[in-house]
Amino acid sequence: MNFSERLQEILGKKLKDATNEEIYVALLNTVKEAAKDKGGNVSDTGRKIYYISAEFLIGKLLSNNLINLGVYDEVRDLLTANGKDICEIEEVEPEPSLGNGGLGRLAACFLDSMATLGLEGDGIGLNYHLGLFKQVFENHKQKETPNPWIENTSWLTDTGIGFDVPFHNFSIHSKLYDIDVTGYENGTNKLHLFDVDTVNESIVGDGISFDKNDIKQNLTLFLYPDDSDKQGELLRIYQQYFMVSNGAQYILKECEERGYNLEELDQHVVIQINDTHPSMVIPELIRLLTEKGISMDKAIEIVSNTCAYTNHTILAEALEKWPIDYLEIVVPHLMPIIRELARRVSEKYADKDLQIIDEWNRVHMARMDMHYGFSVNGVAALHTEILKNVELKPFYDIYPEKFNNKTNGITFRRWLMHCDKKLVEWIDKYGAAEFRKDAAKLESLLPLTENEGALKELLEVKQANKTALKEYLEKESGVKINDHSIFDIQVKRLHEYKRQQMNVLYVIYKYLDIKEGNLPKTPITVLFGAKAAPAYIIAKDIIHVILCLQELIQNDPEVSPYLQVVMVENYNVTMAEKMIPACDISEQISLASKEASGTGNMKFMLNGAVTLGTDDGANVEIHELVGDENIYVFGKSSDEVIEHYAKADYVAADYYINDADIRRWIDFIICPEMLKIGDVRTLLEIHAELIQKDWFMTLLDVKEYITTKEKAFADYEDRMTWAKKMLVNIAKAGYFSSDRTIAEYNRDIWKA
Ligand code: 26Q
Repeated sequence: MNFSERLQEILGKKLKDATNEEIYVALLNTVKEAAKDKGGNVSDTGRKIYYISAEFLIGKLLSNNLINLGVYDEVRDLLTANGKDICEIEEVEPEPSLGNGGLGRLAACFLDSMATLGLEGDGIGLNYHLGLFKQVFENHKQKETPNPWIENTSWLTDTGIGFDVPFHNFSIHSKLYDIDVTGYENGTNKLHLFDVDTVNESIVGDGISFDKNDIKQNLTLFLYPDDSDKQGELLRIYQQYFMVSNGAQYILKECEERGYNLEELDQHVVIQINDTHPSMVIPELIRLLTEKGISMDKAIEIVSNTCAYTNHTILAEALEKWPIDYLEIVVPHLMPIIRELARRVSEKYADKDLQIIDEWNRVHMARMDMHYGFSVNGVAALHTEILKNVELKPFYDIYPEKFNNKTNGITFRRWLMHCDKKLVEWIDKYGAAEFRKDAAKLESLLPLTENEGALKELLEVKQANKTALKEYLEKESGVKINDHSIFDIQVKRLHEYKRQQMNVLYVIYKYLDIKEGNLPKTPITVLFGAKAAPAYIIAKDIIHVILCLQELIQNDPEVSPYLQVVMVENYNVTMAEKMIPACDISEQISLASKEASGTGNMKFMLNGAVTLGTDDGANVEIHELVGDENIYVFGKSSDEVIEHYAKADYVAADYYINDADIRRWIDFIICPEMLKIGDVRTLLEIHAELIQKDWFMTLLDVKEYITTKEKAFADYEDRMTWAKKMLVNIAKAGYFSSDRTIAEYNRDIWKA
């Protein structure tokens, strides 16, 4: 029976008589069945990959699964023939909010690529009922609310599997749910999400507040619960340990079922640790192996050959260090092992920067990973070099063979085939359809720079996507934007190092310029999307400034026809899929050396946006691929920035005092019009922050940023030349397929 027939059977009524909700549920069940029928991937060497991560930002799954199962067109046509619209059915699906940003979305892209390449590789994580918070705007401020996503019928399958996870004086029995991960024209892998029966959504009160002490009821409620107090930090340790203990028990159970000798665990298993959130898997595995009678020496050796660590950030504050006191409260049974691991290091090395336990009795999770894992990788070429030569230099000095680079990638199934169907039609028309199996084939489009007809059609594709976004925003939020303006987009987590505040200063500059009568040829729409961590005050202040500016400009009839600012609410994967294909200019303006890689930059490039960015993270590699002509690069280099930090010689106030333009833009934040719209204290706070601290050196680069951005806007006017830039970006994006990244992980690290 083919997919459509089975769908009709499961639906149990005529398609044209069914509601979109009924069709969605029937499609979901049909996909689950088909995914199962595909069978699991089996690795050639018998080595299975487990990717452990606190986040899996998987996005909606229906369309992606239909694409991967090779039935998308068939289903779309069947629905159309029955008067139904597949896009409306997609909208029925809630988006799981199991991630925050790049690290979580990367994990999702990697699952897709592992399955597509036929690698036997599963994800291990937690099933957060309320996910990361949902962002709503109230009084120009971010408010956090719960984000429930699990419905009666969902992609989760109850496996019937569970484990006892021991804590200090109680244990919790887990429940494992699986989500199928379909490979594109290949077998199915699994995402294993652990949960607890006793979790109680009704303990959530105002916003996202809840009793942090009641572990049995709160453990899998939220991703990244507020950790600004001790109870919050303890809860994070509970979550992390719950994740890794379940993961470790699951892995050992699978090995035993397959009849493997656990002394040869490393021959059968490789565990990729996604940043430090799952680092406790190392001592936990050692604990479990020694419980099974394996000696400590042997257990440490096996685990060290099994675990590999990926670093996603060089910001010191994100490198987790847990106080021993806290670990003693939550996981006292792990401490003897951690102490033993630390002792072995201190016996061998005197350098204090290498110690797992520091002088303040804190356990450095990344250091444990580097000593007791066999691989350490960064996520873009520049990032890995900075890790080796600066941030993790003491480790590189003793373990040079462990360090390797794996430049990030994105799955083209979701970020091209699913989200930009018009562009795919264009690519197919011009003979690069093979990109589906080999992303590098996009390069064959390059000769089209000489084909005026093709370039015109490419501009039409972009225009259609812009109109689609305009309509979507109007329908979803009532916001009206001009689809004949330049779409300049910055979407990513809100963080000072990503410098949304610098984009804000551009908007202020442009507002004042228009007020003085300098009208842009083509109107400009600056779009933002970002969530701020609930306890990150400055990040929330920046959102406040953006929302105030949005209102101020909207209500100014002199300016609003030429300049618009819109911050979309609750930016997520679904919103990204609408915004990215519509983008003209991709904002990637982090302070050089601070953005490990970025992956949004790759998605925009693939969809024909031109990057405006610093030479940071993977922007460096984009720059090398497309050449100076097809990217707008500005700002101080990573070397210069690192030197400023070393010398501590950057003084924001000097710029404010000595540069009248900069002073004018910054003071605008607290001008009477802004104070009338916004909250005085908040605006004063961010104003002072920019002058007195500006830790991420906005003022160092702001002038060059503005000049470069103006150049990009001017170049946009020559539509044919601009279309060539778009084309080169698309044609060169093949390198950023996560299939390439995963093939490299497998070649150098996993060897599955
Ligand atoms: C740490 C301690 C306490 C609480 C939270 C955290 C925490 C939470 C999330 C630290 C880091 C994260 C997420 C990091 C992240 O998303 N990093 C991004 O990873 C991408 C994939 O490699 C890169 O492309 C981005 O450059 C990087 O910022």
